[in-house]
Amino acid sequence: MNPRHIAIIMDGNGRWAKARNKDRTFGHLEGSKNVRRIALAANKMNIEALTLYAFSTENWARPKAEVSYLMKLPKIFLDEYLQELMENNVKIETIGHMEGLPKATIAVFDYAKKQTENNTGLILNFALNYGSKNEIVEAVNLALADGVTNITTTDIESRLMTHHLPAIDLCIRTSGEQRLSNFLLWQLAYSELYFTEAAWPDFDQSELEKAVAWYQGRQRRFGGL
Ligand code: V0D
Repeated sequence: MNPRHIAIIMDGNGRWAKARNKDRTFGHLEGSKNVRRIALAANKMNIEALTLYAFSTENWARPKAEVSYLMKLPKIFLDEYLQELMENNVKIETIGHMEGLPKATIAVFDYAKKQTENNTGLILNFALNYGSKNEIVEAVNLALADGVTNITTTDIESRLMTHHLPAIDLCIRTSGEQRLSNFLLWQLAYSELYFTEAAWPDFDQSELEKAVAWYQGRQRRFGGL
């Protein structure tokens, strides 16, 4: 079986650029081109949802010029690729605290979400200004505000930002680190975790197919108990 929902920590863009004597921002731009490639490939594989860690709550600590470039990337990306994503029936969604982003960046995402809201293909879900521990704490507080007195796992799960998406089958982290870095801690409780040395700009369609084949092997060996 194909995974229904894949999550990716798109790591290694800065290192990829540095290895080529380029600015980190060049790595982020190449990384954004790869978002297009992988989204189209995942869509062709009939994957239902792809959740990408695009900007964590911890990323604010990066140099100001880098953060400011990252906030401009959504517009650069959509000017180039929104039409093609529309033609491929891709639906753009976000999780995380959008209200903490610059107004212009929020407007770009709102536009992309509105344009693609009736598309029925791949859900391309961006985690922006997202942190998992905080998401869980907020889910607990929402349950309390709803008057729940004895909070269950279902009470929390139904209040996570991913409540409407299928369970995450496979999480991929590129560029060698083997950590979750506050990404989808609850949602990844039963997911397969795949780590590759490839930097995100080099993680192409064949790398995605390799990860999915690895996932399918795990399923065959451990799935049917
Ligand atoms: C930077 C590597 C595409 C990791 C990928 C700040 C971090 C490139 C988008 C994007 C980012 C795509 C569709 C859309 C809006 C944005 C993007 C960010 C960062 C957020 F509707 N790449 N990309 N957004 N990076």
